[in-house]
Amino acid sequence: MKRPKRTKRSQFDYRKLEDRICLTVTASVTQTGSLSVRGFSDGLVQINALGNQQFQITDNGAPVATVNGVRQNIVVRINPSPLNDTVRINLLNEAIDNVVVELSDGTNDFEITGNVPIMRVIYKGGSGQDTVVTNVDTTRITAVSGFDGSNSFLAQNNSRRFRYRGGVDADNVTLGSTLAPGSTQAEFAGIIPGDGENRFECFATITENLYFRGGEDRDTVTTFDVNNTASFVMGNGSNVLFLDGDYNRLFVRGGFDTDSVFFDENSSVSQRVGVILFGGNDFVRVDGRFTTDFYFNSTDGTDQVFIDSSALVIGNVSVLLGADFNQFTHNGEIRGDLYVASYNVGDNYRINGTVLGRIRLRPGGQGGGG
Ligand SMILES: [Ca+2]
Ligand SMILES: [Ca+2]
Ligand SMILES: [Ca+2]
Ligand SMILES: [Ca+2]
Repeated sequence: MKRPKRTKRSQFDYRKLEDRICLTVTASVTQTGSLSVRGFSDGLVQINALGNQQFQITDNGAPVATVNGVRQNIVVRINPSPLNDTVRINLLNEAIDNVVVELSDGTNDFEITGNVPIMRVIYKGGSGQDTVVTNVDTTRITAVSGFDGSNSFLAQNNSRRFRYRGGVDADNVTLGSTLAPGSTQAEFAGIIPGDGENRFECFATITENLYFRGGEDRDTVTTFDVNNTASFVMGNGSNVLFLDGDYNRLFVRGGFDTDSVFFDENSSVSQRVGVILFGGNDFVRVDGRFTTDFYFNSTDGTDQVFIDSSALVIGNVSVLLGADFNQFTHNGEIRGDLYVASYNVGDNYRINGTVLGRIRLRPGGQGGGG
């Protein structure tokens, strides 16, 4: 049984050995038109479309292969090692299905560009720092898993779904362009950067839902239009959330440390807005326009809620400030009812703005009905 296979196996073994000695990637194309690039990289790995399903692969400037018939997937798997890898893919006008890139540990750098939409870009890094830039539209998903290390992900493309997952270190995620907010779009974005002082900026228009979940450390988040529901679960740490653009429903859940939430002058929420910040010295400033009710709840800590002079709330405002010394200031316009309550009789409530509905202020009266 074994004997006839021996020749084949020794050829295979020989090729694998060659990979290890050469320290350069190898490239091959399957019968179904998938390009596979694998091995150890020597330097910058470039995969460039030449037109008509032809691609050229180079490693550290040296030609690896020029291959034909690439029409399905491009899979790049650099062997697990702590070496640093840099991979650049330029698809030009090639309409392939999926790009899957796995660069393992080390300081990795991956960038993809293309002129026509493909189905998926899936990137998987390792425990080191991963830097990923995507610039090709995807009809299904653009997904990046950075794991630990201070990763950075910049998406300049449209995608049906964006997904990012990070690890224990500080991650930096940007969707869309700060210079042209709304110029890129996605139906959904799910950003879970883990612990570490993460930063997430979304300048893309999210046509359905946005979900952000931070970790134990400070998360700094800035977002733009979300046409359906935006959910922010900030975790502990001194989190800061800047809300720009228009939202249908918006929910913020803070942690046991200081949370700060800023509704920009140009922001609006049309259906529901709930901000629950728990312990810590929490702070909310409302400058925008709510055509719905506004619900705020915070427990311990010196909490401050400011409704600024430019703010307009068409619905009712309910503010529960919890224990410790709190401050509520209203300088804007509330067309519905205003209800403010806390545990401390000595809390400072200032109503300078307009309230068209009923006003009920209960310093010391929280939990005592109302
Ligand atoms: Ca990483
Ligand atoms: Ca992180
Ligand atoms: Ca956090
Ligand atoms: Ca808090």
